[in-house]
Amino acid sequence: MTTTADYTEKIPNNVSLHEDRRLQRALESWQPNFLQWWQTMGPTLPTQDVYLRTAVNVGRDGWAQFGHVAMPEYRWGIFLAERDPGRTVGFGEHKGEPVWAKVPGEYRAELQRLIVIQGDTEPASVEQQRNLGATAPSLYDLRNLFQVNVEEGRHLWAMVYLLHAYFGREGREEAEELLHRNSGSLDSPRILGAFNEETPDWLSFFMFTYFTDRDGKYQLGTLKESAFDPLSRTCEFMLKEEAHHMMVGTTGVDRVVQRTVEVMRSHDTDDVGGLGAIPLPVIQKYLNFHYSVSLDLFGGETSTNVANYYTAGLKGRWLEDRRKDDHKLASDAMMVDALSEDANGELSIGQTEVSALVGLNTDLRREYISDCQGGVKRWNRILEEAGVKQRLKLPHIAFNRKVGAFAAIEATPDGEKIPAQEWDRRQGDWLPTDVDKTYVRSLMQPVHQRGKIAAWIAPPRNGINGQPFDYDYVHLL
Ligand code: BYC
Repeated sequence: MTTTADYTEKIPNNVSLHEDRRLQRALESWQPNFLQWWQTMGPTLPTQDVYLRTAVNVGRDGWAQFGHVAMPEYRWGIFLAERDPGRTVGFGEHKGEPVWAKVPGEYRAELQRLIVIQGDTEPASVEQQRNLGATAPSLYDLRNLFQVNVEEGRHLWAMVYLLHAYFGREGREEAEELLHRNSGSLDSPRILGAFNEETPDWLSFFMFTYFTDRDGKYQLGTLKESAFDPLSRTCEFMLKEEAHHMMVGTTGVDRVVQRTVEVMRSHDTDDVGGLGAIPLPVIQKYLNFHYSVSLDLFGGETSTNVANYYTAGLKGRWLEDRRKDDHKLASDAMMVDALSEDANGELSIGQTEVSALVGLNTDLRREYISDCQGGVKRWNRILEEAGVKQRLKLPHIAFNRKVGAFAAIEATPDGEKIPAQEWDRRQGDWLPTDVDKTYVRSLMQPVHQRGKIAAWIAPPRNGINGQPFDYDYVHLL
């Protein structure tokens, strides 16, 4: 197989699509539906063209090409990382056997489900972000938004390819459904909670790309370990694109914090609301919201689904090959976060021991949490360097959870269990209120002039692909 994408085909690909006419025709008949979805549910701001990167091969060097592209003409394609002919299953009961080029009948339903859930998140995020272009703080940010959007569109293609190529009629039906469910829809919402929330402003967008895209990084990391080789290879390539999304979130929050401390210092006040910057307590509330909603995306602290996925070889652990154990875990145990009940029936936040297999969602969530700490550390360094005493922090794992062990209770960001009435009274101290959201939205005035930037955010340190900040990243209509 070559690593170079074939761009002479209607659907660019490196999977020799032309050799399977049936599959090619099926995907070519899905393509107009995708484009129709992009036109109706994708970015709303009219543009002439955008400085975008397009994948051209899957090799290590120079895998992408940059240029101004009219967005509806973006070449969404199907790219799998190169096949490793000697690859064997790395975990579970099939450990050591050759990986699968096709879907084994006994795992069909589970694999289809994982692929559909993954596929559902990709267009969902585009839908959530569709109106943000109208309030972009700069052309640089606008371009990054659109880059993220087109690549999430490509990630949908990645999952739809698997559904069409390996799951027959049911797969094709699921591929249609991926375009029919919509973020926030009352009748047919997206599958996972976080993907039905709004992304109404750019602080939300940066928090989303920091915290929620990072769930994507970890879930894709576990699917990259899969014994189903086409899934593994497609996830490997998606992770390459995902790195940019993470950069957008990390540096986006950096720049908001940076601007806030500049305004705090120049006005010698902590209260920058009304001075055109976003107060630190509001940034903390947005962080609390996006982090806790993203923790839910890892599923329950204990889950028989995840135990079955692992044993079957469908979904591994983060960096599976670096783990120093038998990669089967059948007789291992681990501690997971849990609610414990005392003799009087009082619930408290604690831990309990479970079989390592059913605790794998917790294992992945912990990897994710320690990665999230990195962002907080970085943002706190900006505060420290500016001589500001406040610090940002991740809320407790039990805070604002709707899925898993803590869904049934309320807890403060410090992890103190509180009664529901107290939660109702105090949640506005911890999560964005309507007043906070209205203030943030009031700052979201578009800055669409080349080289200019909104007052609530600092400019980036670097442009894209070596271009300066004042480059003409987007030509509006
Ligand atoms: N919302 O056994 P449990 C990304 C359901 S993001 C609603 O604990 P399991 C991206 C669950 O389905 C990455 N429902 O869960 C980011 C189950 O239903 P059933 C997306 C939820 O299966 C930004 C029941 O509750 N990829 O790529 O161990 C932009 C019991 O749950 C939620 C994946 O997630 C929820 N939050 O784990 C663009 C990978 N959580 O069986 C893209 C594929 C759980 O009772 N998915 N439920 O009907 C999976 O690996 C797993 O399905 C989950 C859940 C990790 C999501």
